[in-house]
Amino acid sequence: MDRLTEYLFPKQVSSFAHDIDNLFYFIFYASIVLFLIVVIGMVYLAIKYRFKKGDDIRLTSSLDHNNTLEAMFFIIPLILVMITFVWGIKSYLDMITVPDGAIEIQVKGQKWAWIYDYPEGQNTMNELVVPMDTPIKVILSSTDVLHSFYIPVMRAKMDVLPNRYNVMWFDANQPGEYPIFCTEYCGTSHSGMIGKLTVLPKKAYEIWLAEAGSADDDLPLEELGEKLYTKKACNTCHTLDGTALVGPSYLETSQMWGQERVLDNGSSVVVDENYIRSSMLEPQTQIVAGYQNVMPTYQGLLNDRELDALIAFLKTLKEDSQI
Ligand code: HEC
Ligand SMILES: [Cu+2]
Repeated sequence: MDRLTEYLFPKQVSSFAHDIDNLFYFIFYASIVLFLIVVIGMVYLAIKYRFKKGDDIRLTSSLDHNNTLEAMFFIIPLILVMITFVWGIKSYLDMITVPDGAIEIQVKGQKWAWIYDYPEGQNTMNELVVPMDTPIKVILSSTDVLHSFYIPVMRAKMDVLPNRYNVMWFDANQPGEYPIFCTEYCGTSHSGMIGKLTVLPKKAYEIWLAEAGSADDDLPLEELGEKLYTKKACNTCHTLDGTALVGPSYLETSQMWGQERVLDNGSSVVVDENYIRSSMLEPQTQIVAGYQNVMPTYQGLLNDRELDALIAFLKTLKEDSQI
């Protein structure tokens, strides 16, 4: 049974995952049994009472009803449906009732990344880290369109809406790294809106929390920039190899260094540190011609050193391409 579960479904990591899968299997197997009874009975009767050569032409006899059979047709499905209902509502209540002492993490969906804010002030992008055996309450909201936050191994999924908060909870009983998906089509790079959930033992989580945000302090700027380029999800819209995705390639931008960039309002601007900085903090004020105004602002998500790092990394691309 457990083998089959692993084969059909991802691992069961939350405390309610087991129950939800079992309910699924109950409905699944009950349907198979009912299906077989009906189909086998139908085929059997069709063969048994088929018209044979030499038979007299018969009219169907006027069958009377059978009280016992009719009662069974009613009572058996009723029992099955009642079991499903009671089981389902019990599981549902487990899933929506957040236990006491849960850690609250804010999750923001933004085209096309997940942003996490921890109670102690840390924030991360596309990387959710939680301690084991602790209920985690996630408070979901969106800065733009509808998204949906789905962690398959937890069997937990919830819509993410602009202008209101939705709540979901789970607890993790096994350390590991698991995927998080957006399951509501939200535009061009929807399929790239993939996050990572890391479940750590409690001690390791404490250490991670203490180091989050400060661990990169000693990295050289270029290296930090390269790291942030994926960590802050710039790579969902900007490539490094010259191909334009939703936004211009980082390589193209760096090759334009010192030259004029034409904007969509017809004006132009010189590509330099200040332009790159404002591209990240106020992307909607200067739209590169030929592109859409879809880059989210990184105000509050990148500190000064991180902004410097991303600029430094961009500059290295130009040097590399000239060699
Ligand atoms: C949702 C997609 C998206 C994400 C994520 C995104 N950008 Fe952008 N970016 C764009 C688009 C579209 C443009 C062009 C329109 C504009 O100028 O706003 C752009 C423009 C830029 C420009 C100006 C480029 C030029 O050639 O003039 C820079 C610099 C930039 N982005 C840096 C970043 C950095 C750094 C990150 C990550 C911290 C990032 N972007 C994340 C979509 C995105
Ligand atoms: Cu989405």
